[in-house]
Amino acid sequence: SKKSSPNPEKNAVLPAQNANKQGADEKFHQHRTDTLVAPPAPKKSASNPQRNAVLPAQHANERGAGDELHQHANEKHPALTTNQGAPISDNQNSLRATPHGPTLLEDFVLREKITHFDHERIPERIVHARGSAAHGYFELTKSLAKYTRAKILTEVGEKTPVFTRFSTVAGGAGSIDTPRDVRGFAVKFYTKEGNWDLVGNNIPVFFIQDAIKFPDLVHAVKMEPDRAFPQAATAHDTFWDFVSLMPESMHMIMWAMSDRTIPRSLRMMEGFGVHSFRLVNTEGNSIFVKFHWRPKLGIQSTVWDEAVKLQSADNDFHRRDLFEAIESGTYPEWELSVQLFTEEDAKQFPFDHEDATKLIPEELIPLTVIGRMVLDRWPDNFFAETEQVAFCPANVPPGIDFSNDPLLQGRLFSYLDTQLSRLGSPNFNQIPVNAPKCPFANLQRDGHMQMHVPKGRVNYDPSSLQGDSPREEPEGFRSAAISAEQGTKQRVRAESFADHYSQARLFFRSQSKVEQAHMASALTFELSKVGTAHVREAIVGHLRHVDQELAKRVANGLGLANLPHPPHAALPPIDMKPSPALQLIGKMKETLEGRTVGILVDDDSDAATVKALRKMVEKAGARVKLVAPKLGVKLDDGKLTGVDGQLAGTPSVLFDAVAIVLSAEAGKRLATNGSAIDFIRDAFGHLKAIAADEGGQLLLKAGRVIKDAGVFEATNAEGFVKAAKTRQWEREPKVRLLA
Ligand code: HDD
Repeated sequence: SKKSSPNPEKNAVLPAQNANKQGADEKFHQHRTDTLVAPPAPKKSASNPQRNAVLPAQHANERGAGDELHQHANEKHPALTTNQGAPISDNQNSLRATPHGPTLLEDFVLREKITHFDHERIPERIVHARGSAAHGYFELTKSLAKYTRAKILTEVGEKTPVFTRFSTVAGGAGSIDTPRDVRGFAVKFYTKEGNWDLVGNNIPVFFIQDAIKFPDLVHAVKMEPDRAFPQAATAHDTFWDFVSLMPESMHMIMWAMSDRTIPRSLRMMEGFGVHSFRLVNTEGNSIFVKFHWRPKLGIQSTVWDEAVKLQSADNDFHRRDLFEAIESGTYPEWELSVQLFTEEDAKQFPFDHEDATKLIPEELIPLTVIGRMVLDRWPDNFFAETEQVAFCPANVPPGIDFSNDPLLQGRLFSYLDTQLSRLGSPNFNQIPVNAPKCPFANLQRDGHMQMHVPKGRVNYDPSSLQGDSPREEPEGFRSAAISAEQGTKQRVRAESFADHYSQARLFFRSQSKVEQAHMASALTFELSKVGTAHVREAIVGHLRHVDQELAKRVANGLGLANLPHPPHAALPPIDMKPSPALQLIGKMKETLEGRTVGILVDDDSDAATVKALRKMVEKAGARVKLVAPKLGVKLDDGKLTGVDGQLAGTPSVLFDAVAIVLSAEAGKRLATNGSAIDFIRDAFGHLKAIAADEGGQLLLKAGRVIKDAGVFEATNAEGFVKAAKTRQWEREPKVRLLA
């Protein structure tokens, strides 16, 4: 190849070679076979060879047929062209006046490429900028035909394509995956009657009651404007200052300080449509509905210390987890349930269901399962799909309608508006991920980036000149015929929205003791990061309306000498019947399905023990990842075994349970290795089940792990796997001081 490469250091890495190095990940290195323009024949006798970098294809050809590294029998590369379609002969060098002279303005290849690159970024979402998404389908299992005419909710067995995006709220697009934060849970159903966007969160209530407060909430929670930190965190003055002056946020604060905001996986979160919506049937009658997603794998969270350490172990922990699950064919799945209730039911509730800071306890209105969502395809391109997808709660098919919730009403405006600046054109609906998959036609025309080429003279309605112009559809969307109440036009908050503490109390008192301790600790942690004393005190004052004991615990954690006075409450809180359904730990499913177990090995580890553990773990539906000080080890069967992670870069926070299988020699060696000690100490501290053989025990000893019911002999694979199906909560008081 030297012969043909006069200037080898300027050559790009061969794409073919690159692809080989990446290994088996077929999908992402697939070579396109569709040829746009026939590839130009490689010019072997370039008149001025110094100016031409060697074309990769040419390069590969010239290495000769025997060189396996560069052979791709099925490859048929399309020609590289400009956006105007002109084939490009040299993509390595710009056009220069002389070999050492200036670059020419004439170089349209360079200018076009750089200009496009300069404009690659679009504004990130003002909230929910960091997200991961997947394609899949929704299948209806129970018809709601009695209540709605929406086909998506009446045609049992029908599979509707969906695109679902999960997100954090506060951080930027490049921020971490595991901060304490609410998670967005947005589903776009491409129904036969138009797109339905259910734009929800993993928490069933919201911080504020009226959309007019949203910009203030978001300004307060995002990084502070003068210093531009903290990123992706609520633990700072402006957020808690706002909250302290906004008592309606107390219920959501209780959820935000619970383990719901530190999920183990996007696949293990519940989702909620939050607001009450309406279903409207063929007779025009309507009923209220709330939507709930429940994960098949059960809900699960991390512990706070684990979430913090995950930030350094893997910034993309949730994105990678979702990607790996889908790529390995273990498709994440959720059940869709509804709570249905009438105006009369609603009148009996001791709260206003059109106030988004309130939920309807399951014990009051039970959940009915109506379908399931399966996510089975990772997007082909992050930007084209995950970044450009545009959700909007106003996107509903006929048969689904809105309630008068003033938060929802504001959202109906905000999303369309934000897409105009984010995606830059009113034609964003034509982007493939946003376009309906059913026929659509109207008389909206032109605008930036118009992709359609409408035919004919008629672009108005009514018209009589063209037989195929779109016309109104009598069966189309109709709002539910709700008679409006009489009253005066005014800026007002309904009196029925005045109780801000009862449901905050309901949530706190419904939690298990462990969860209550986590909440008290989270509040203490967050407020300890608030520099302004009066803000810390004001929050503790609010907590006194929620639960005196909670207020005392937090006050103690903050070192307050006295309990601050509670603020005036417009309505004193009432005691609602605790709702165990609001728990997370209490509701956790005992399962290892979809989880990952890490086994720490080294040279001479017992191969039979590793095999037995693997068998049992895989039988439980989880996968095993081997971790070792180096990427390949020889177990005691003499076989060279590939390893999934090198110890220093694969801490135990990445796993749901760990096993340590080491020879006595390796146990001794690793007992002085910081990464190995952290591996075991963190697994223990994060309440994970641990199995260890004799060599492993040496490490346990070095990590000062005191054996308890969650620590097993490596030979007891069965006991280990059973314990791994949950966390060892009873261990927690021994390893951590909680508020
Ligand atoms: Fe919102 C994005 C969920 C209240 C204004 N919101 C956004 C996303 C989710 C939610 C999941 C990300 C969608 C995606 O993945 O692209 N938002 C909620 C929930 C709310 C809520 C569950 C309360 C129940 N939002 C809310 C209000 C307003 C907005 C009250 C404004 C008045 N939300 C927006 C937005 C965003 C957005 C600014 C930013 C990016 C986007 O819309 O596309 O318009």
